[in-house]
Amino acid sequence: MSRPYEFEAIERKWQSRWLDSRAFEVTESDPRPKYYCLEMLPYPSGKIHMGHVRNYSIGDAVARFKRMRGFNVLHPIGWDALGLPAENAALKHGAHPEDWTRSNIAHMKSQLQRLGFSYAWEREIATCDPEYYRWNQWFFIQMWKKGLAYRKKAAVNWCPVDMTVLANEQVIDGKCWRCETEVIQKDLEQWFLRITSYADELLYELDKLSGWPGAVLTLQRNWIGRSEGAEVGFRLAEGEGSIRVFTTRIDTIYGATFVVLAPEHPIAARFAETSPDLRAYVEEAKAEERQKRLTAEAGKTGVATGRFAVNPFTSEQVPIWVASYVLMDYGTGAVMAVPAHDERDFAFARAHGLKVRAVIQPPNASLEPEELDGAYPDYGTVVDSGPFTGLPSKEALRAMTEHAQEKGFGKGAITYKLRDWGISRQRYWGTPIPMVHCDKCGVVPVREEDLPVVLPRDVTITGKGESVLRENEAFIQTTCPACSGAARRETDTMDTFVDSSWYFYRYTDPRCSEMPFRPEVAKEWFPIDIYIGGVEHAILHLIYSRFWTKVMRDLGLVEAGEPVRNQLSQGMVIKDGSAMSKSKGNTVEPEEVAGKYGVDTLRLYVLFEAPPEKEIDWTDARLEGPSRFVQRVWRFVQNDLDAISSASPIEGQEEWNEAETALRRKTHQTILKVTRDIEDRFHLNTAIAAIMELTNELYKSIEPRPARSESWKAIREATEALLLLLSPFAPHLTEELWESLGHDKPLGSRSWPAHDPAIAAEDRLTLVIQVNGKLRGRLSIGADEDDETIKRRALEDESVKRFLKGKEIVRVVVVPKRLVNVVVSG
Ligand code: ANZ
Ligand code: ZN
Repeated sequence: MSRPYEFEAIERKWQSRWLDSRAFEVTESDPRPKYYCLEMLPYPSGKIHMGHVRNYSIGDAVARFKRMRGFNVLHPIGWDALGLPAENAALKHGAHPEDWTRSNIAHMKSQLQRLGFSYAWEREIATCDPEYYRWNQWFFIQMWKKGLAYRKKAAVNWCPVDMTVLANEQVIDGKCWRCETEVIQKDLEQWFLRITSYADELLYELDKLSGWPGAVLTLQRNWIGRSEGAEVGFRLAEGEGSIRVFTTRIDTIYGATFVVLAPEHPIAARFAETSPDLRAYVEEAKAEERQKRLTAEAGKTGVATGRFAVNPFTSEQVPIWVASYVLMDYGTGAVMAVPAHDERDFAFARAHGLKVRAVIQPPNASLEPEELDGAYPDYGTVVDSGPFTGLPSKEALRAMTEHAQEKGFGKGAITYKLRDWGISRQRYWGTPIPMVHCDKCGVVPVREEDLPVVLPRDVTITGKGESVLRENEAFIQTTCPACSGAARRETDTMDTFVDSSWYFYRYTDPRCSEMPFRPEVAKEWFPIDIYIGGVEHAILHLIYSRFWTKVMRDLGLVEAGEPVRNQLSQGMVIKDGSAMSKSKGNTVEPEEVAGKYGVDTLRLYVLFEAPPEKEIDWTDARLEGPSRFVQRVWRFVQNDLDAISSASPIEGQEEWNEAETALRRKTHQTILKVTRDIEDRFHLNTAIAAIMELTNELYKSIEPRPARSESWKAIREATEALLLLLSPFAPHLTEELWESLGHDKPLGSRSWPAHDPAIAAEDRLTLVIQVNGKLRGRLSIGADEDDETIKRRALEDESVKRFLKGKEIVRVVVVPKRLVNVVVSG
């Protein structure tokens, strides 16, 4: 009797064999071509969730496939182990952040191993290891030396009741997550990385990333947000100085009816000195949350300064306002307002009774300012604009910029939405910023030989104040690296996005202690051939790591400025209409599913349910499909183990009958399809569907039971192909069956099967072509040709064409596998 499918024992057996034989460890000296397959490293939150399972099942299928295709595959994993949740857990359960993190890592590692992912575990890293984060500190110092790291005042979220800094994720609808008090903004000195000095390159190199999803490229392009326009100076009507505005629409400047300053603008501060009303507004607006300032209702607050500025094109005096919808950190922090052609200016003008003057005419229409109920923001013809009247917007942009430049009150300018990267966190569980504050020498970097600056273990997480480290005198007190006098350590720690900006280079040389990694080793593996992760990381993580790579290139550590050749953003796993999450209570535990159906079924489910980029709508009942499939494969091989394993290999002299020919054709077609689906498009779901079809054909081939030895040869060929093709998706099941067939070398070390085009080719069919029911020609086609192709080819047939001359084709009918009838009239 055949063996039952005892998946758990089978899984454990192969998992320990893989570990014991170091099956997935790699070296650079391997002569095979390299392939770097990477999935985004997990945050050790406590347990593996379904999103991880999906992400890692995709990556694992690709890694296993590539190994069988003859590549030396680097497939590493690690832990994004620093960050806020560890501190929240400390507050809640009193566990030390480090202990909480380490025990989560241990648990999640055992979970990943139980899922059988083919990782090079010897290269595992955790970003909370001082051996890892010391290199964050080292990079920071290199950036400081190059002027790429700097300090400036910037706003943080502050809860006035808890007296603590809040991370953005702790601000919910503008309120503190714990006490629901309205959050305010507070200015602190903080550290920034000058990512903006790479803005142009980050933008233009997107064009080279042909292996990235278009949607991700667009998100990054918009995030960088390059705007071409002009800066124009509006002289103050009284007193010294002028207001520089940034505009993308200088063609509308004759319609500028007021000027607006950001509340943080230095000129606004100057005016506020003598105006209590203005001062009050400025204070209020600065405390507002940035996001809120951009909303429509907040966008209408503002006050008149009572001062005027001079429009350099018209010499007209226009009032100067201060309003929160103008941001200090974009353009010049000041705008010329053209309410007729800009929505926000329009809303503001209507709210405060300011003048609206139309200077752009839409094609075939004219605008009456009094009747407008919104701005007309498009290009058109410039009107009422002195010597520029009559020009199309585009020409006016150029002509007016040139004019401003000649007269010396303006020039062409480019602005980016991208801001410098604020990396300071007033938190404990992060990389200490390796700087020292000395009364004599100012801010001084820690000596490189004194790295790492290790996080002190002895702290009490209170959830109060600016940072736990601020309370820790033993950590703070140090000596100045420059003058050896008493000095104080920086207490801010780094954003955890720093950790993930370069970790994938560390995998190439994880135990290097002289530098972040040896350039010659990293060079062997880079670029990453495929990087798979959640679409939520499409912007920040991927931009930061591109930036970091460019910095490393300029430091001489790497050659190429782009780390990732192909990127795949996997879709979310949703249930009951929303993304699975603890807070929604709609999670499904991978362990439970694996316990009930087996790991291979779970993997097949997440891979088969949708193409990798699409969402999966989790449906328990649909696990039955892959579960039955796995059982079918198991039974097929086990039931006929002897007949299959004793069939002799194909020699090439066989005379095949029709059924055998058909099975062999299906086998080779399936090899071709699965190979293409994985290799060209990562369409793992259609690859699995094709393997399922082959399984169905195999069942048909033993019904009735064949007697010819040739039949069993063809069945053996098909069965072995099936196991090879299925192994990247269901590695435990297939290894076990492969072994039961009598193979001594594991399946995973075998080469991927090759298809024989001659065997895969479909038979050809001959169809007759009729015109109005009379035989007029014959057509030879492939058996899988579709009707549209058949119709087209029939009409193009020379002998048929003669009978169509001067006639009107009424319709064309295809009778499958038999004939094409062309109905004509006239
Ligand atoms: C006058 C004007 C007339 C504008 C018009 C637009 C339409 P993008 O394309 O996003 O770069 N602006 C400039 N600096 C600003 C700031 N710090 N805060 C808020 N708004 C600011 O947008 C550029 C436009 O945004 C600029 O062009 C300016 O308004 C506004 F019919 O100038 B415009
Ligand atoms: Zn000093």
